[in-house]
Amino acid sequence: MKEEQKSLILKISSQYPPPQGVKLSYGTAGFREDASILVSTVYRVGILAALRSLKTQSVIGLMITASHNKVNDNGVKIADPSGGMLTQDWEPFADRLANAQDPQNLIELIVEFVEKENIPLHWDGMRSAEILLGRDTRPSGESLLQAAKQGIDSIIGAVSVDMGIVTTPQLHWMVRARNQGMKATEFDYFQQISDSFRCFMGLIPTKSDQVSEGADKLIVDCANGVGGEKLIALKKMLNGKAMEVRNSGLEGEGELNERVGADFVQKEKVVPLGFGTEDVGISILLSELRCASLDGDADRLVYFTVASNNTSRIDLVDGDKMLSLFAIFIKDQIGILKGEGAKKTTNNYEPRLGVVQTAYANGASTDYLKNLGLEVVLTPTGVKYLHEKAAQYDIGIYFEANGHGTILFSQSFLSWLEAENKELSSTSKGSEEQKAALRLLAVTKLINQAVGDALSGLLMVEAILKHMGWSIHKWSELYQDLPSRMLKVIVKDRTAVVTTNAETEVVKPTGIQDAINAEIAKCSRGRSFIRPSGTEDIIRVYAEASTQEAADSLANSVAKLVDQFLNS
Ligand code: NG1
Ligand code: ZN
Repeated sequence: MKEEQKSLILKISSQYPPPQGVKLSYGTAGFREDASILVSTVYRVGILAALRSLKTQSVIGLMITASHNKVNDNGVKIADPSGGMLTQDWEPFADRLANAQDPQNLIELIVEFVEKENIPLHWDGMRSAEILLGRDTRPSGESLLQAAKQGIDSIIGAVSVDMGIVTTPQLHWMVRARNQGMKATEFDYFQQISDSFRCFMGLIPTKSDQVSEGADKLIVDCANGVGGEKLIALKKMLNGKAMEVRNSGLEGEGELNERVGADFVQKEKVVPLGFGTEDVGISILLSELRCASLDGDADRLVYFTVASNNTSRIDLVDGDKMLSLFAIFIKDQIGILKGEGAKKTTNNYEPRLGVVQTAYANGASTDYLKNLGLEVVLTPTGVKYLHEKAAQYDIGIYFEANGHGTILFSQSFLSWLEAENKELSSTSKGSEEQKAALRLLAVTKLINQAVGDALSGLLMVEAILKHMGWSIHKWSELYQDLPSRMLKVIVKDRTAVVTTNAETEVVKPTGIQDAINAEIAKCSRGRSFIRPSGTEDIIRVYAEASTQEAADSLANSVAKLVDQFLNS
């Protein structure tokens, strides 16, 4: 590495000393901490983003957000050229960079890594790396963004492009679009999802028993986060969509993620602030009221209805049900395209459809999906694992129960679908088969294939419900969730828990799994597991059973075991 480059890093990095006494780690969703100690980390992630861009010779994204966490927290993560998460191979380097104690140590790490990875550095002033920067609405975002820019400026030839305040999925989408040679502004994003939504809606069969437009209403809780402003913008592009935006976070309305948003609603199963009895849904034929919640950076989405008998309780329609809805729809459309009556077209291509969940998926959802004849696989928690697995199918649908998920389509499937549509439009234009092809094509553009996206997911759900002629109640009744409980246990060292089998079994500390199994055996339909959180300093306990009392008691007993094994 040239001296000029080294001295630039030395000079700038000396202004960004790391926090003392903290061990930083690139967890399930990047680095996440109290914003006050993150400046040096974000600076160093700026360097990492520039190196990643040089290595891949592609545009990279850097997003500053702490998603559903409290407003004083913040975080930083990288979007790889595909728009997905940073490759796992680079995570250990991210950890070492963030924890380097002084500028000299930092330089040594960079030099060693650049050599090992054979990263082409440039000195001739050529623009050779490009990083798109985004941030959510947190007050700490602006100063952290400056630190990220300084990190990028520390690598000669790297440039940053500030995309402003955006949702996490918008930034990932922009990175993916840029690397596919497509237009990638926020306007392009809105245009793509609103155009494909309209196209989908235009293909909906007209049935007399459907809920009529105007009679049904959607109210969206935006967690007082970035999704508020963006949903309002999207609504404008979809003039006529009956939708009310609440907890938009605009004009000082409410605190980010404070008793609002998808994480709160999914974990607590009560209404977010700003919702109450006036929002009770009526499930009679012509009137339908459904509610949805986004999280703080709009990459998670859950639906719910307000229970009529109690002001705060809700009926939750979570990520597992969204997954089921999407899977049924896709399976149906493929069935129409390839089914018995379908005209046999170009070839006998059989797309592989796979469904990916984590151990947090409700057991009833997994049973339901398997009964539909679908291939269901479990991965560890964290979108990067689900995404990677889903990408192995022609159509891979993945969702975390918390509402983060999307659908991925392989290149071979896309080519087949386009060819099929072309063929059908000349041989049987307007046929059911052709409409199915057009619907699937619309879905490939509506869904954000880079990452789970609450805004595009919301339009997908709305369009599919309309297509099916289903109310939210009908959707919710696809299957009955098993009662479940999630708890957090604070421990001295969360890394002491090591799991295997997609986190369903503990291998360390020894003996705890047998003790958990003994508790599970006491319950009907009992299931429970523990794992260290990747975003908080805690162990999470999950339990489900045939009754809420049994699920609560199983979760409590397992939490006690965690405390005994890890804190004494
Ligand atoms: P951790 O804290 O590792 O459990 C949480 C969610 C993940 C994922 C990440 C990133 C649960 C149980 N865990 O991770 O699914 O969404 O945050 O935001 O919801
Ligand atoms: Zn999020």
